[in-house]
Amino acid sequence: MQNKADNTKAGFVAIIGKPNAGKSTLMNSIIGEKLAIVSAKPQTTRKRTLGIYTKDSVQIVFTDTPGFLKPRYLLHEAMMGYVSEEVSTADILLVIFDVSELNIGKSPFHSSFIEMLESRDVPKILLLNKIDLIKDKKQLLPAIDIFAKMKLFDEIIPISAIEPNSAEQALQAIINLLPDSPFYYDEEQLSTQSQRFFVSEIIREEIFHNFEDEIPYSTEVVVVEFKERETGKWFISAEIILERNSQKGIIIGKGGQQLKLIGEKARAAIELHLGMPVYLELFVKVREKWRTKGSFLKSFGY
Ligand SMILES: Nc1nc2c(ncn2[C@@H]2O[C@H](COP(=O)(O)OP(=O)(O)OP(=O)(O)O)[C@@H](O)[C@H]2O)c(=O)[nH]1
Ligand SMILES: [Mg+2]
Repeated sequence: MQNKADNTKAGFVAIIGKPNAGKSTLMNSIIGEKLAIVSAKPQTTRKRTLGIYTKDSVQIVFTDTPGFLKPRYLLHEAMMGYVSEEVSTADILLVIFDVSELNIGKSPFHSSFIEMLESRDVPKILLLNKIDLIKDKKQLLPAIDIFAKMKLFDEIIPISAIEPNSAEQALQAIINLLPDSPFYYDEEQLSTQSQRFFVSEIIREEIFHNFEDEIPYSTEVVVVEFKERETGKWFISAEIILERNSQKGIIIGKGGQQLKLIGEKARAAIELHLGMPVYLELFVKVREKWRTKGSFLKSFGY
């Protein structure tokens, strides 16, 4: 969509990096809306999440991607498929690295990640994130030096994605490297993804926040009904899919207490996201080893 014919800059920016680096946190901060789910556990993001930033004569179409990892099962392969797709079509690569995890003497990136970066001749920005966790700020200069020596990045910026000014710093660097182009989307649009997608992500986020060990990784959420109503609450019915029967009891809890709690928290977050009161119904189902089965993954939209 071409809203402004002249003097506009626009482009696609892929946000990539290791799991837990702060990719989703940064995108939310830039867009100014909670679009992508965030948790303290790695591998929270599984699909791509699109976030559109438009201001004055600039439009940046971000895609938040799953954290880069070596696939161990089919779901991982689907996740890494999204990363390569986004990298191959981006105008700018925005790499986020958790600098508090930097291990001097060990390469910060996997060789296949470096190969992926080298495969694209587009501007690359590195954000060294979580600097709030570095007590002695003098350690930052040698850290920056390690990345500068790799000669991969046009810009290296230390940030803390949980602080509001980091979004502005990242935006400035991106805008400087953004191509001249007409806008791709309407100026009001924040994403292109469906409400069903965001609702299922919000429920999945509650599961990441409330359960430990393998449960978050064994869980998928499918919205089976989404009814917008003229009057009264919108009706949403969703299935929480698990991998094994033995996991059902953990999610449901004694007398259904756990499931009730998840439902209440998710409903509140969904209402905030939709700006509408909703009635949320949750069911628990088992799909044996769904993470390793192509047909299940396909049916879940991977
Ligand atoms: N202290 C600190 N924590 C941060 C910062 N940025 C993100 N976090 C936290 O790091 C954790 C991971 O953040 P996410 O945004 O989910 O990370 P991600 O890169 O999207 O992770 P995956 O989706 O798993 O790949 C969350 O607990 C965030 O609150 C930061 O600048 N400082
Ligand atoms: Mg994420």
